[in-house]
Amino acid sequence: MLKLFTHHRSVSAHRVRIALNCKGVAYESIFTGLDGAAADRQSFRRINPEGLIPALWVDDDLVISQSSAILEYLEERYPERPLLHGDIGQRARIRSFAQIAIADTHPLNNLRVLRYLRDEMDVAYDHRRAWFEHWLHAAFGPMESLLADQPAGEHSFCFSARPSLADVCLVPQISMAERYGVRLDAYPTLRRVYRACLSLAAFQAAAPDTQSDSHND
Ligand SMILES: N[C@@H](CCC(=O)N[C@@H](CS)C(=O)NCC(=O)O)C(=O)O
Repeated sequence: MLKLFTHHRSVSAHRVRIALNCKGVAYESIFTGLDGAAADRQSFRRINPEGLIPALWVDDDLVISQSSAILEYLEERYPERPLLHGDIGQRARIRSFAQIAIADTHPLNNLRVLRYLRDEMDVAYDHRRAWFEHWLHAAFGPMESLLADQPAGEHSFCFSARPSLADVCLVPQISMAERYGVRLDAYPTLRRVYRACLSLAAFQAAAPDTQSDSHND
């Protein structure tokens, strides 16, 4: 069985949990501290030399780090319930949307970046908070436009009537923003899609507060 090194608060692991559930793939969660003791981090670096979550253990010869690499692997290995669907243009649209979260937003607001601002740059809480919110809004604004600009259709999810990689990447980002009390009034389409996703069991079972390690907080 696949093993996912995960943490309930990890946005990147949240994406992978949703994808695994949407595809109906069974996996074992290996709960790994995000800011655990140095010794734990050292032993985890034998799994993923970057020390970041998630990592997917496939077998003794293959451990995949980087959520986008894991998502691509799952898409190729389990194509029956695709998360990249539609025609070539639609698939490109889905990828572009997903990359706003994966490539442009999350790396700026990651724990190690916020810690570096605090510990090495001496940035006060209010300014770190302003940084964090700035980059979230810098993503949510264009994401809202990309969805709101689509021709009116019947679909409840980002680009179609069933979830795609775009939804897989949107939901963890919004969930994290909600956890930190970021105002999302300016993004009615994103909120509508978010609610539609949360009505599905695959998304519910991946949510941070349904993970066993959330009780440790
Ligand atoms: N680009 C990586 C980012 C992974 C990442 O930054 N994971 C975070 C949790 S979401 C982490 O492990 N942070 C620990 C830290 O910052 O020290 C991916 O998509 O997998």
